[in-house]
Amino acid sequence: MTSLIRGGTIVTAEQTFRADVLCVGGKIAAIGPDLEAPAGAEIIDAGGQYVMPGGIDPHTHMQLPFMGTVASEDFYTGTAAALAGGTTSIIDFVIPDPQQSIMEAYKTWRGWAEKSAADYGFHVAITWWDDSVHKDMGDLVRHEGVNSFKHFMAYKGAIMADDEVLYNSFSRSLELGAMPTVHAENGELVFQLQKKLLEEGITGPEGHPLSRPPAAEGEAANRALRLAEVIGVPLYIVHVSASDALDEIKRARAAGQRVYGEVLAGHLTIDDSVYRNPDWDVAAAHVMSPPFRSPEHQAALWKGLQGGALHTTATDHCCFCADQKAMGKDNFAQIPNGTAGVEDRMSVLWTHGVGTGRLTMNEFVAVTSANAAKIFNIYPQKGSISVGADADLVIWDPEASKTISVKTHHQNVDYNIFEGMEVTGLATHTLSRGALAYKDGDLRAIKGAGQYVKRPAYPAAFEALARKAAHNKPTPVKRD
Ligand code: DUC
Ligand code: ZN
Ligand code: ZN
Repeated sequence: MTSLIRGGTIVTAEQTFRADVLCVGGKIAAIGPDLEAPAGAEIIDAGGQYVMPGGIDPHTHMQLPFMGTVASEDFYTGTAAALAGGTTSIIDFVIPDPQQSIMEAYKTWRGWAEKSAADYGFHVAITWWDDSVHKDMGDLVRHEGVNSFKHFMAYKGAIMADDEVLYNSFSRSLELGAMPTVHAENGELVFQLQKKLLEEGITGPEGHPLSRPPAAEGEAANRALRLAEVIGVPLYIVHVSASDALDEIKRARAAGQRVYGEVLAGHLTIDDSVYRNPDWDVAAAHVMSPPFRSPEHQAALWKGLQGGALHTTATDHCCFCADQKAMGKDNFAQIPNGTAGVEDRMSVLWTHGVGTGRLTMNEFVAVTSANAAKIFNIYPQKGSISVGADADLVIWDPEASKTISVKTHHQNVDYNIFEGMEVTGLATHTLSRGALAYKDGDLRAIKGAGQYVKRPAYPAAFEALARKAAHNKPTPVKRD
């Protein structure tokens, strides 16, 4: 398949320039002014528009079995919706049950993901520890292209990783050259606060943020950072939602720690007033963890993204419909946690980031694709516009507008947290490995066309750490 994108302005994380892009066999074959169209090439007119790397959402949960139900969006519907919004790759999560073989869980998720319409990879959650987990982590890194492991510090009694698991898994990640990541919330504190609030008669969704205060996030972020500091491993903190956690990241970075922060489009633009909505269904539709925060936290998150303490933007796309949310009608702690967003992330960030002057276009590309590709070691195959890279591209009309609505979105969920938001800046065309998957409202996603993206271990970052560890190696005191 050959296509030529003509007349656009290329925007990457590094530069902005006028050029055509020729895509052959799923790869970018040439970039330059006035390229000749090979015979049979599809010509795509990008005049007046930007051509950017397709978005990478490094945090989604398609068809996740969670809290007694299964997320409504599967790998096909979810990646199709992503393509409609200009996102061409996701990194989802394998989440084994405690005591379940992590290799077996990985194979199950790989099977589910075969129907993906866009490219995908997996972080693998470490929810328990024994020798088999130690071995499987090695096999996943060496043979399966997994270079990141996730740790839930919340969800006590289910998938929560305690400090022993964190210590073992972080240490093993360092040995393997893999990135540990954490969902930072103090699970014991959340559990105790849920109990207390329910005893006090607070059973509705307004109890959700009260049971998950910013301090619970700050404590867990600090604990994970301090463990990573002592072990000497880098750390990636997912969905930073509170200034309490952001401040810990800033402190660690100022002290020379290699730490990366992710922020969600939802946390940047939606505040915690949603939980006091008189309509139970609307309030419950916003139940996700960590919860939406007050405007002061949102302002801090934007500054973190602008100032370089936060590096990637994601959605934590995890869809539950109203009948699933109703499982927690009498107890907020049983409302399945999760909200959608994979389709809207790019437009929301363009509108509230580039449109407000908070981000340059190049910074937009950095935080929506290039940084995730670099951190998870798939750059420049993904996140760049360069010869030899995958032809995952979005053609972006900065003037096009729409009002986000559940009535028009492609996501398989009956609520949209961005409902009614006016966005300016939309994908007009999305190319996935050179194939036109979305064109002016026409979604042409193909079930099974997405490919698994192997992510190799990180030589450079870890070699530096190994040198540092060797340099600082303690020596025993010689005594007679
Ligand atoms: N948070 C959510 O809201 N849903 C899935 C898992 C998570 O950590
Ligand atoms: Zn999480
Ligand atoms: Zn998540």
